[in-house]
Amino acid sequence: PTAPPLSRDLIDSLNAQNLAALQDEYHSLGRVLERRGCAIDAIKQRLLSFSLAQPSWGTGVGGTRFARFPLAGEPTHLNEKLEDCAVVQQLSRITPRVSPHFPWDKIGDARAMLERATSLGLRFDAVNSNTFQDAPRQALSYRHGSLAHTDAAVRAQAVEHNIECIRVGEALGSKAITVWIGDGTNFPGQQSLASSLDRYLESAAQIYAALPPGWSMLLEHKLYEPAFYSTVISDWGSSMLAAQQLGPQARCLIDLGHHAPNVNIEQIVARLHRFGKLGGFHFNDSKYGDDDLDSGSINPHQLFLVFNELVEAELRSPADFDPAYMIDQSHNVTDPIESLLSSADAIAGAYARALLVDRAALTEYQQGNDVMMAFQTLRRAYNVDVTPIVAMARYERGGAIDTIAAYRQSGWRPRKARERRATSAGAGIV
Ligand code: LRH
Ligand code: MN
Ligand code: MN
Repeated sequence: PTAPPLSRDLIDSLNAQNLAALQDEYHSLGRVLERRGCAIDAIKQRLLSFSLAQPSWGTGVGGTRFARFPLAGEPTHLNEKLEDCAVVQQLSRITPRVSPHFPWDKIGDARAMLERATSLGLRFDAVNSNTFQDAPRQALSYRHGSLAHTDAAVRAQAVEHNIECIRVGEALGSKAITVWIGDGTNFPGQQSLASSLDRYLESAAQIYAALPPGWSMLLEHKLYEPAFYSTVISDWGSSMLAAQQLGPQARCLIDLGHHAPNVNIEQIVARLHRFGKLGGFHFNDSKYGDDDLDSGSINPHQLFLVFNELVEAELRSPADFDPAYMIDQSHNVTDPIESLLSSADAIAGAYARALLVDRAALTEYQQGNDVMMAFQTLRRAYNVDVTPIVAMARYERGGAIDTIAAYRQSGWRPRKARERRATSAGAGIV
């Protein structure tokens, strides 16, 4: 039996207050869309089968390299992180899975942890390995790299950690491991750019060899940080070549913040899918770099264009379309639960808008090189306020019509501030 954390009565009574207005707005938008030949229920139906994973680390206050300002009542352990994820899921209904990060998350008895997640109405998504920092009592340091380290013993330790993550993931019911490394250089000449990639490929192949059947290995590239001159898996090209060399279970993961400024991320989506290597997403937004801001808060149009390519990709070849969607954000000045709720909404909204694009018209305009009308076809969909569709889908799935209002009314955080132990300012992610 599942026992979600918030009171069902509270959600129901708040929904009862909001339902008439929602229905009115939904039907009014339905009439607008109908005039365009688009059935609102069909869009809502697609949203009903859309879901995203939450990052376990996104439930705590992230902090920057300068400071972390603890939030009273933030989670201190995976048990509590799961509880907060269950709150997000109970209200949003599109975030039923949690992606753990090791060794940040202490699993203990994996079977018990899986039971706990299940009892909260959650499942586990991709496991994330961490060889970009040293764990307490770790034998060898990752100061100069991990999977691409010059020392074979360090590489072996990093490979072993990844294999351990896979084993724990199996016990948790995961089906993928996401590998992001901090390996790279800060100085020209610090390392051989060619040899470090060779060493990475050799280590990655050992992890790949340990994948259970049906598992994916998701390679996450990142242009810079923590290394500031070069990184070993710097871009989608390196990621793609590595994934191709590793084999069919290896695919590429796009974190929206891991690119050079102005890079056309939506085009990367199309490229990766064309070659069967579109593995998944880490959704966030950024203004300057890997800012890990809330999805859609800075550039909602880019998010829409990414989903526009995803919708196209699925139409082109539905059989091999199975990207893993996850939120990957750092919440510094908001309550993480509210940021996750707001981001889940923004992501679902971008998807809904992409579904509104008149594909037949778009193809015709493209074919006839009618540039302005092709552009207007996208713009027309982007300009629609899809809030009623997203909210109606959420309501029908049992969520809250107004998620943030319901969360505030629940008094969850003040209650947790009384129950949970305080976290420390300097500790980073707990
Ligand atoms: C790296 C990254 C990666 C990590 C997460 C905490 O910048 O995006 O996905 O695992 O941050
Ligand atoms: Mn990421
Ligand atoms: Mn990142």
